[in-house]
Amino acid sequence: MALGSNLGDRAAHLAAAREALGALPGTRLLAESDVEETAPIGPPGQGAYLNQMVALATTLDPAALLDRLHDIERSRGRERRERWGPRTLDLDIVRFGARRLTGSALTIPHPELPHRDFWRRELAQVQARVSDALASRP
Ligand code: PH2
Ligand code: MG
Ligand code: MG
Repeated sequence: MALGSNLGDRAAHLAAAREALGALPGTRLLAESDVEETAPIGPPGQGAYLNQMVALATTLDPAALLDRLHDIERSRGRERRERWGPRTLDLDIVRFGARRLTGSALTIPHPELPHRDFWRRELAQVQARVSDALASRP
């Protein structure tokens, strides 16, 4: 999952999101990438983003998870206005195991993954950390 914020207290929005994700039913936060500041993609005149990728283990299905993500976004004051406009919190499902989904509400893997270097970097980092965490488990 990708976390992004470019409005308000960006670090606080990401921290609240990590906590809320880990508290979802049947869900555990497995690993997180570093947080990085990235140049905004989209309409001009908006601030830089903080971005981060996290790995979850969950029993929720993708549609149920998406509903929960929208709840968490709303809890941080997210308003949906223009496409790719500034936002307090954006939570995107980037990959869901090996699943593939195509729909109007949700496409997995996320279609922007090939176009965002920072996502691919963060995804590689979080995958390595999941592997480390599993390898070092007693
Ligand atoms: N998300 C967007 C639009 N633009 N730019 C950056 N740097 N990071 C994002 O996460 C991002 C964006 C829409 O989801
Ligand atoms: Mg997004
Ligand atoms: Mg989104």
